[in-house]
Amino acid sequence: MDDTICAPATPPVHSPIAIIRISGPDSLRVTSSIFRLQGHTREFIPRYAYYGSIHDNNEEIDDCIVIYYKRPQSYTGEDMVEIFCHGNPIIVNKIMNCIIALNVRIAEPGEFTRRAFLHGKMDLTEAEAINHIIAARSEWEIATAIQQKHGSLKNAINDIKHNIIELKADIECAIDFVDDDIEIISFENAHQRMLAIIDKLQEILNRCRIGQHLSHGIDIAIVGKPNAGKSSFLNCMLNHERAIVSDTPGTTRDVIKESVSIKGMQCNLLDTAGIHEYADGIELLGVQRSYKLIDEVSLIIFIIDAVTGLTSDDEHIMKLMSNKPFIPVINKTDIATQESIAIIQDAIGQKGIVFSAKTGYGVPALEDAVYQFIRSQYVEYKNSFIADIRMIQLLEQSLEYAREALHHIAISSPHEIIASALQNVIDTIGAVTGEISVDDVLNSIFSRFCIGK
Ligand SMILES: Nc1nc2c(ncn2[C@@H]2O[C@H](COP(=O)(O)OP(=O)(O)OP(=O)(O)O)[C@@H](O)[C@H]2O)c(=O)[nH]1
Ligand SMILES: [Mg+2]
Repeated sequence: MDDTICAPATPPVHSPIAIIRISGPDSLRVTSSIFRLQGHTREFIPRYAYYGSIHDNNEEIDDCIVIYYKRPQSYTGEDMVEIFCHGNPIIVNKIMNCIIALNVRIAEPGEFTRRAFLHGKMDLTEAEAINHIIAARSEWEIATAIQQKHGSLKNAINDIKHNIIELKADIECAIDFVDDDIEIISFENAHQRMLAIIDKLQEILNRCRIGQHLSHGIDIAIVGKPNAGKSSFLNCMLNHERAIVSDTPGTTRDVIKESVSIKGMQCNLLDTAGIHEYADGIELLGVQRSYKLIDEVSLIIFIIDAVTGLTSDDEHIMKLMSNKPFIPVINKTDIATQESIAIIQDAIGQKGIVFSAKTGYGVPALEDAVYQFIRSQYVEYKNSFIADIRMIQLLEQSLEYAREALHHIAISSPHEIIASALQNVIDTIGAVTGEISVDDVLNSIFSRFCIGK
């Protein structure tokens, strides 16, 4: 970690501005040797923007702004410099070459954030959150990741850890002062406190699972009989002609998946083959995929053709969906009669959404319905955490250890055994925030970041 690294922090495209980052002990020396300050300024005051030009020997490469961050008040916690040049990849390459020639190494993906973690600027939950802020595909995920960057998950975990450490200390007291006349913790008291700890752990785990689910996006299948307008519905929601639409029933054979943001939440819409009860041949293969999706997805959008009205195929589909949440969408209402719409509404016993994939009528009502579903399913979604598999597995393991500790308390095991069970919980939960971190773990976490972050 004593070497100095550099990387472009912006993508290699033509743009008004590009940023190059340098971090490490040589940052200032390197910058001073390639950057000529304008005017009479001689040295860099930290956090001030300086205008000047970058030179390769006597060749001027570009006009730039340079900011120096003195350690530890920088992103990585080391001395850092950011160079803002014009956003042309040729310029960026030339500047990078000048810097590298001065014994600076190109950073690996995520190396700036890794250094920030190693210098104690953030824990792993916050570091992971940064990656999510960059990669998020919905407003919800960005907002949640920002909260986490500000310590929401870290604080929740530290809270629990504090409770476990206190409990362990009380139990160790019972070991140390076993012969003294000092009041020691009762098994009832320990049992109650352990139950509360397990509750909190379970809650964090649930919130992480919700977050994981939502950041992957909610899978929503668009289901209906052939020709009902499923592909037209998908295109309407995407606002472009993604799927082939035609008046020949059986147009869609394969599942087509596209993501849209509905009220800030990522939804993965899956257009399916029209379900026909007596399908055979190739049509049957497509229909079987539709059946499978009905089982797998979180929500179904059931497209009903308002012109044909409900048919035996619709009845068949409703039977298939009987245990699943679905939103009925009465499509083609631009060409259907009021009467036929009313008959469908009566028959399905709930108000279907009056829709037209052709004109876009009903999109806001549909979005409301999807959002209501997400809110009802994931009541805690605003308080969820963005967790990856590693964190979730560690939390599951902590919960298992916590239950073991509870068991030892319940059967009044020796205090030493309870204390050691509690230490297992403390160690495992500490790994979530990165208190105990092995190089391999760090490599796998930070290699998923982009270069320059
Ligand atoms: N007027 C009108 N026509 C529509 C509407 N939605 C779909 N259509 C027409 O209905 C026909 C079938 O539309 P598709 O979107 O291909 O239907 P589908 O359900 O995907 O059909 P399959 O893939 O064959 O199962 C096409 O001719 C569309 O133009 C609508 O809201 N209004
Ligand atoms: Mg289709």
